[in-house]
Amino acid sequence: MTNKIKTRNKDINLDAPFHVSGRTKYVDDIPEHQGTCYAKTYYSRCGNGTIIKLNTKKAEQFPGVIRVLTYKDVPGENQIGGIVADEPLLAEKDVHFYGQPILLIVAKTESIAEKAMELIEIKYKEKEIIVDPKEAYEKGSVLAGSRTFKLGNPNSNFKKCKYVFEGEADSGGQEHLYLETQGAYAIPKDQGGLFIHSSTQGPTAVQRVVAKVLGLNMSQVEINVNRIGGGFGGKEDQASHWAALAAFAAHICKCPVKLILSRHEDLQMTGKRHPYRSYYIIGLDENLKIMAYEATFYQNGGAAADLSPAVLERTLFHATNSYYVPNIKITAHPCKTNIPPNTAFRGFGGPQGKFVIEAAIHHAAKELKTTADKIQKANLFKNGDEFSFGQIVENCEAKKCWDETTKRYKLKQLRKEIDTFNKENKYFKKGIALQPICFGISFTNTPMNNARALVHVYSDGSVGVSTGAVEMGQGVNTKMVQVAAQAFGLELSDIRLEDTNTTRVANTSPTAASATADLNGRALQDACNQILERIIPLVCELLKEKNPKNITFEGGLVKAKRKSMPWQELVQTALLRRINMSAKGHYSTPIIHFDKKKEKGHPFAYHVYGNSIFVVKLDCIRGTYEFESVKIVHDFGSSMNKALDLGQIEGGLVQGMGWMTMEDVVYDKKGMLKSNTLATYKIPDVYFVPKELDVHFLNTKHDNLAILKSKAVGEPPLMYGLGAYFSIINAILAYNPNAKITYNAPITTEKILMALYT
Ligand code: MTE
Ligand code: LUZ
Ligand code: MOS
Repeated sequence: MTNKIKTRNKDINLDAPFHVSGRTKYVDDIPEHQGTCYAKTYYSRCGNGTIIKLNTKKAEQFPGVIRVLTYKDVPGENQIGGIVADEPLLAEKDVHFYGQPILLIVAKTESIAEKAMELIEIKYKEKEIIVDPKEAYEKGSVLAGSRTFKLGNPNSNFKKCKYVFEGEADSGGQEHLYLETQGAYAIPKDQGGLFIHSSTQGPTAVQRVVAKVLGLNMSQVEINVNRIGGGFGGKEDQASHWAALAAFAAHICKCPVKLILSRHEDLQMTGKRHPYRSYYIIGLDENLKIMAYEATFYQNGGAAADLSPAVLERTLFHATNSYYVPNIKITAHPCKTNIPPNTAFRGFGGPQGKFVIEAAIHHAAKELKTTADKIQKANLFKNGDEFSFGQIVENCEAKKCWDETTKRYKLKQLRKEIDTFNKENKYFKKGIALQPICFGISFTNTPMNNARALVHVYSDGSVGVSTGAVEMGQGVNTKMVQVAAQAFGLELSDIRLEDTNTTRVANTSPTAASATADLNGRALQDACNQILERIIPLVCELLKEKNPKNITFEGGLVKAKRKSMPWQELVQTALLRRINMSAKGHYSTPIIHFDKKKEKGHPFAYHVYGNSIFVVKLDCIRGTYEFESVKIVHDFGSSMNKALDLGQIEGGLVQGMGWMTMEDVVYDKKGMLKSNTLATYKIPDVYFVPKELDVHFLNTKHDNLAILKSKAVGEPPLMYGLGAYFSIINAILAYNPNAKITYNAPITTEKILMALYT
């Protein structure tokens, strides 16, 4: 196909009118089938131990209770681990974290199930609890093997460095806090098998786990996702648990079963962003060039592997952020602790890796009495540089983003204004920080980079599209509609995007790694092109056109050099001629590869770059602050939908700022989550959002692996959030130049006060 079609740049979110008027439906809004029952999960109140007594009799006898299910009732394997088989669906003898599912209570109503839970009698023999990852590692408690990436020779180069600094930098967890809590609704089919509505980013993962747990073929399990009310990584792997429990109950009790977590249950039982403890050594030459970097990362993986080994690997891939370092040795340990298994979260370990090198740079700048941006700028990647994992930097936008930010937002002047303000004010101090980002696009596990799409053209010319993409607020459905509309030259309203369903599009990768529009969009283009190729000869015949290259599809018309006809008429004729007007498209990312034995390869299709400037005003009496402005120059490629992409930048930025400043996931010594309500776990609200938030679209063209040259945008902006941390630290130092700085995020108001006055 060679027809030339302009991109339809509609810059809208097709879901918006439905969201704002409350018409959008989530799992809990689906009208219930007659006879639907409700399941509640009874979870461990012991952080590590053995169940020595368990009596479910009273709960079973409670009126309205249908069954109390244990691991013994599981018909297939009591195992849901994705990467490592180390996580039971329901606990057997031992429990390893407070919040671990032990029993499933199925009842006629949710409140009956809740009351029955209080009648469970249980006793544990408690064992030692570990919540610190380094302590876990030292005691040999790990989830998988450690990984090391190396480049050049850091050992001998540290000796040659003019300046060497070492220290510790720790970052905390983060709760996903998707608006729609985890949940599923499982309905038995009449000839066996199940239909399951699941709030998941990974329908295929859910299908696989349900089949395994119930001892069914995957072909007997149909997963359907209309859309989800946010995922942020929390439903990439961890939606499977709840879908499998609902399916288990439905399968055994032979009735539809709904299982929706309350907010409190969701907070208690599910995993979060991985906290990390990390140690760095950074070596610089007299020109502030980073000559060598060494880091050790202790990842707090929780009690089961979940996605931790994959998250760990991305920490290493992004450990030097946007900077070229010729000599690198970085090691990461996935540590097993007694907290809920931590999981994917926007950035997928990348932000944790970047925080450490940014801390190291800040540390160096402070000691050298300069500003961190001097070091950042001196070390930005450029084309031809090598990443620690062997990929060569291409189409690099790091410097362009940097220069555009400092010029456009007048860095010099800004800095002067801040210096003046700080001289004139005693108890208010401003802090400034620059934060560049560089993020690799592709699943780091190469085989996952594939997708499929199914397209039907109906006899009235309208189009139905199914892909493996899950809409979770990021706008991928709108992007898919744009892709199909562009291919056929139709209006967005001519395209219907169907639910994501495993019987229509199979063996999908989760909606993750920011690559969903790229992968599914390319598969969709493939399907559309197949249909177009089939009808081109017919168009040539009908429009008396000799050269197929002259045919275009635009504005609902099929055009040849001299004649044109309505798309609808063409479709009707094609169907009368018995042409297949449906197609299945496939895409797998070319070029990429990675050799885990050598830890070298070319894992990413491309990188996304950007830079940001943060200005914060700190009230040094109260330890409170206000972000005056965040200004960003971001590399979007050529954005196919600026409204959606801007929304991703704003949301990602604020989510990253929350992680760095106020979101404090706290477990007590018994491994119980203490920040287990929204009164004790604070996230950014509208008042926290920077007063001035400016995003400049850097228009770049040369990336051909992004869909319609519109680069992936889901995760990268979260990492701008690091700038929030360092701008606050700089404001503290403006007040108290001798403040004892420890790099330990989040920098809560309490920590700010401690730093101001010590
Ligand atoms: N935006 C909204 N509104 N809700 C979400 O749950 N998840 C983020 C990001 N943006 C998320 C979001 C995460 S973790 C990822 S990986 C990407 O969206 C996934 O979608 P994409 O691949 O289409 O960018
Ligand atoms: N999930 C995954 C991800 O399985 N592999 C990845 O590389 C990844 N990256 C970001 C977010 N989720
Ligand atoms: Mo996003 S962490 O890849 O779901």
